[in-house]
Amino acid sequence: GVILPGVLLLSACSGGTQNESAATSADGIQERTIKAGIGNSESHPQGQGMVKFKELLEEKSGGKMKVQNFFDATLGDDLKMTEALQGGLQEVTVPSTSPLVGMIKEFGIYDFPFVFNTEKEAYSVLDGAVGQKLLDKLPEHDLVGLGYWENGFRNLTNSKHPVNTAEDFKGLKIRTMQNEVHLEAFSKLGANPSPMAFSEVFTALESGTVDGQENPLATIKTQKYSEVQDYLSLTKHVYTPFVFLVSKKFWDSLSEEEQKIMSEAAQEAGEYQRALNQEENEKALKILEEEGMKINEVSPEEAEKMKEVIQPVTDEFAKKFGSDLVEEMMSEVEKVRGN
Ligand code: TK8
Repeated sequence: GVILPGVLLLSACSGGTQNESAATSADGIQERTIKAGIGNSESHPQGQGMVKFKELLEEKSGGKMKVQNFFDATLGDDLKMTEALQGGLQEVTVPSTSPLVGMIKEFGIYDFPFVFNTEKEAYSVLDGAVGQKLLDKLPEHDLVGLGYWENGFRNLTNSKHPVNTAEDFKGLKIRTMQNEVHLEAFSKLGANPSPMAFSEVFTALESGTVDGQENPLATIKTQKYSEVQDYLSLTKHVYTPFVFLVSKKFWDSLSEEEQKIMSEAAQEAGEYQRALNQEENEKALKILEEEGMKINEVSPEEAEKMKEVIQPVTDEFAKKFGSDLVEEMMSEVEKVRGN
């Protein structure tokens, strides 16, 4: 095949590094094992995205860079795995951005309810200048971000009653992610939010510690929440992303060619994952109905009312996260909406 001059230059430059003895091939790809963990199950679109990432990376590296996938939070929840990456104990994880706000508060702009109406609007922000600005904050926390995958629009389930209006949230005990915007937004609606790691949710719903939770449909399906929740309200109250993270310690030990193929694999698997996620969300709705959940839509008027109730929370946090950044996000959304 054709070898680009840049690649030649790279392998020439890395000749004298500490990896010299191991760098047997001219293409600068070594034997590597990447431990990757996520919170969702293998059958979830996030899990299928990881399977795709593994295939792609192994293919692009001629079988040298191997991925060991761990699903269902067997390596820990989002926060624990992220810490393991920072410590160099794990190479890859794809957490929700929401619980990472303790580290990078600006990720909280993605937690503002009712900002995006469509996936396309979310992609334009995530894949554009705003999304990149936030990824650029990761290296100072010993992490490298290779782009955003899709968790998606979140919907509310509970065991008490249908939620059609802003008033219907009152008194419901809702599990939220460990994120102050979500906490305060649900409080504002009169619910009793309680932050909790993802792997604890099913048991908390089952035991009645909480009445409800909110997640995209594909997650509601794969986590079998229909076994412990009767009502599903299509609130679509917030779109939350996943972020593809690599341990910076590990990243810095890679050759530029290895970095390049890893970042391509994460990107291509991400495109696959987003498309699959949209498909699976659609299919999940029908399945959840068949499983006996009582499903209700939320009218645009009621969604608007919910948004109004939450607005003071959003305004307060916009100041904290940086009004310029929030305005940049909103004008990007407006641009896509205008087209
Ligand atoms: C999986 C989580 C999950 C998220 C949550 O690790 O915690 O509810 O939606 O997808 O990131």
